[in-house]
Amino acid sequence: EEKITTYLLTAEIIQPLIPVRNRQGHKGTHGTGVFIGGSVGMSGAVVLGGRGALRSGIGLLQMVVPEGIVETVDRGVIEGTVWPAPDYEMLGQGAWNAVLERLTEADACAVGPGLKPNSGFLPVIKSILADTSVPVILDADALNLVAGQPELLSLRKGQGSLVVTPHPGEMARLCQCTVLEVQESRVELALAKAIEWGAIVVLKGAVTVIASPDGRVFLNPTGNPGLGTGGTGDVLTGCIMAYAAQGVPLLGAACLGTFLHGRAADELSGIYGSAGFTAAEVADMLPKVRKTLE
Ligand code: NPW
Ligand code: AMP
Ligand code: MG
Repeated sequence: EEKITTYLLTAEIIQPLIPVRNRQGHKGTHGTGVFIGGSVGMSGAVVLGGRGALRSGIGLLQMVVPEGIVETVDRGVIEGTVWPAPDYEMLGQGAWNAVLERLTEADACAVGPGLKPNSGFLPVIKSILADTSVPVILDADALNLVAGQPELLSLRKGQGSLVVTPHPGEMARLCQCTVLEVQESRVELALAKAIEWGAIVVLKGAVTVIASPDGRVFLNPTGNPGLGTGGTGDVLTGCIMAYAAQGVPLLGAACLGTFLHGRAADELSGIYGSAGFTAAEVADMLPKVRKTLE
């Protein structure tokens, strides 16, 4: 068996990836990101993702959510705009054209947190991947949906414009194996799938593995078990989207977002101890840890 070379992410590697603000910069130049997700009972996933994006410096945040939670998300993230999505159940492709058109103007897009595994949404994911060229981050239920048709993950092969961010449970569904099997070969599996799909794979957990289809694998040393609480993954997705929207190449955005997200949690555990800080607090700590690297 060939040995895989891995690179440990350090502050020195991460620092040059942080986008430098132009003095003349404005919200239009700091990137527009579209965050698609949420459902009744899971509006928080979008609120947290949006907060992660704003706290990572995005210029404009647009959230596309089902009708039933528009008001909640609107109030939950007052800085972002909210766009009602056509009912996922009664999907007609036509109804989604407005959303897909929005993506042609966007700099990055994240799909999945809080969506619930509604199979009616699968054609939308396919269309986003096949008919647009916007950098995409697929997470959570977008991954659970795609697990039934993993070949969809290869639609962006060779473009370097797709990131998937599974936790071990989602990775197990995507690979049709057990969580134990994922955990026993995290590096090998993440790299094999990154190559198979031609996508950047961010396999989350203690020491998140970031594998690129070009064969490189990065290990993230930041973060702690205090992150094992609802919503932290949604914050990470928004964070990666924001850096992609600001023009950081997608592999860099995945590494930068993962490193800073873990650092934010480490900072919080220094204040609160090993547990009890929340996903929203992780998001709110992001600018401070970014500052320490600027
Ligand atoms: P086990 O226990 O080993 O069998 P799910 P979810 C595994 C939204 N959210 N190490 C583990 O499997 C999300 O965005 C909304 C090992 C566990 O039981 C999604 O759309 C919130 N195993 C949706 O909820 C806040 C690990 O995966 C299983 C692991 C469902 O997402 C919460 C759980 O995963 C949430 O973010 C690890 N490190 N991590 C909101 N406020 O709106 C996970 N597993 O079944 O995919 O459920 O992750 O909660
Ligand atoms: P999710 O399961 O999608 O909400 O994502 C959970 C987030 O918390 C990911 O960024 C994980 O890498 C992180 N996380 C969970 N448990 C740990 C741990 N024990 N050590 C470090 N990070 C963790
Ligand atoms: Mg998650």
